[in-house]
Amino acid sequence: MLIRRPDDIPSSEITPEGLYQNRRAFIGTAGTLALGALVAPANMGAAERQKDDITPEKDATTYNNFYEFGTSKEDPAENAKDFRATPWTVNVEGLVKNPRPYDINELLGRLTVYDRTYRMRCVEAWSMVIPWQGIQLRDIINRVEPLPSAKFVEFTTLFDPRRMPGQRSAVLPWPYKEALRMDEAMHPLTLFATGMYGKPLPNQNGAPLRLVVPWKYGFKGIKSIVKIRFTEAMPNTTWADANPREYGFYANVNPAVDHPRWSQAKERRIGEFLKRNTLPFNGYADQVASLYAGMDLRKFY
Ligand SMILES: Nc1nc2c(c(=O)[nH]1)N[C@H]1C(S)=C(S)[C@@H](COP(=O)(O)O)O[C@H]1N2
Ligand SMILES: [Mo]
Repeated sequence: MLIRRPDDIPSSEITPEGLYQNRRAFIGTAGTLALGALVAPANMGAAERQKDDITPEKDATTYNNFYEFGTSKEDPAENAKDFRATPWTVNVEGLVKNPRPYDINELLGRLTVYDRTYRMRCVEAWSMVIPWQGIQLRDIINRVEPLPSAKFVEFTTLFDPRRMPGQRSAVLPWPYKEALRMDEAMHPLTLFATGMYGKPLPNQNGAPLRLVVPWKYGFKGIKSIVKIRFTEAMPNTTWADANPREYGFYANVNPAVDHPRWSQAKERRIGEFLKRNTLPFNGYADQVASLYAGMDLRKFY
């Protein structure tokens, strides 16, 4: 019941505040169960381990990768505490009908907000299950009207070392950039998240707006986006630039293609003791494998 396909979600599913309340109560229960699993793994059967229980909110908000706020998992929750994500402007640039800055409320206003619980898989071989609230990226793209010549869409994180202390060190080439092929961006699973666990997106998870692409490694899910640019050529992306041998443009979850320094065959679900098998396209193959038909996924990793 946790992992729903977009087709199962009626387009009327806007989440008003009242529903958030109910959801919180429900997720509270699921979170407690998962925590129980953490302390008593021996009691769990194999079948139970394959269930995709929602990751406790506490874990999803305190075990983060967000190098703009430090490189250890605990840093973002601590160092992003005072980050202010309002007001927020997103520059829409490149091959688009009307390139201009949008206030976030104008960019997203009146578009449907979906509840989507997704498995999330970091390239570091840990995973979580996160209940997101967000807008389908395709709805935003349709609103800003790219030109037919646009083949890719690039995203850029805020660059402001005063507000993002991690940017004072050159651990990555700043600002963080990511990109998708247009058909990936238009896929109904692809979200711009604005919330999780029924609450506004915490700073450490990429407030106020971050990309969520559940069949790709987590690093594609760029946080705190201030620029969307449509291009004809494949854009450079931060991790592929930093280390092209280890990180590719596509970054599709693939248990058959190991990272040069570790296996991708298994993963540790946060809150669980035993590792589980990683699934092709993170379990979303039915919905997305056709996007890559005919491509050599060892070459285009
Ligand atoms: N701007 C920016 N976005 C980022 C990152 C980052 O360091 N900076 N880390 C990525 C990685 S490696 C992962 S696994 C996810 C983690 O998202 P979460 O903290 O919400 O779980 O964010 C991704 N987005
Ligand atoms: Mo990651």
